[in-house]
Amino acid sequence: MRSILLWLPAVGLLACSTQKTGPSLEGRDAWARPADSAGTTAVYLRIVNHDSTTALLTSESSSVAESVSLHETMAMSGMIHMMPLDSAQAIAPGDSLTLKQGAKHLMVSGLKRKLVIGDSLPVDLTFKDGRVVHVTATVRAP
Ligand SMILES: [Cu+2]
Repeated sequence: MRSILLWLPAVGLLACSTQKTGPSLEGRDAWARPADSAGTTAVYLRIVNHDSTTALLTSESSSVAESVSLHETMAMSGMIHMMPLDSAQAIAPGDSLTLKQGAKHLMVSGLKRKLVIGDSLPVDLTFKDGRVVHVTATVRAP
């Protein structure tokens, strides 16, 4: 009987340490370029999937812009082009999607206010299963 009583607290501790702590999907190091009101900016960040299933990023929005869409920058015959990415972006379990300059990025159009260095820009990332990740991008010089 005595040994059972001694074991119970140890089991309790073990259960606590294996509980999930952080979010299953996380937006890291989000930043945006400065822009004028009614203008366009780009947001860069890393989206990390801590979950055990593939996450599908299906849409993006911001309360301070008319539209947010995923773009990819590509160099073709010496010219820089931006292409909208229409398909959902899959992020495998334990993997991440990096949006950075000269590559995939979030194009934010129709800004409702000016963005100066030090401002923040809220962006919502919506996934196919209904999860929404709220990200705050810091405005800084590119
Ligand atoms: Cu773009």
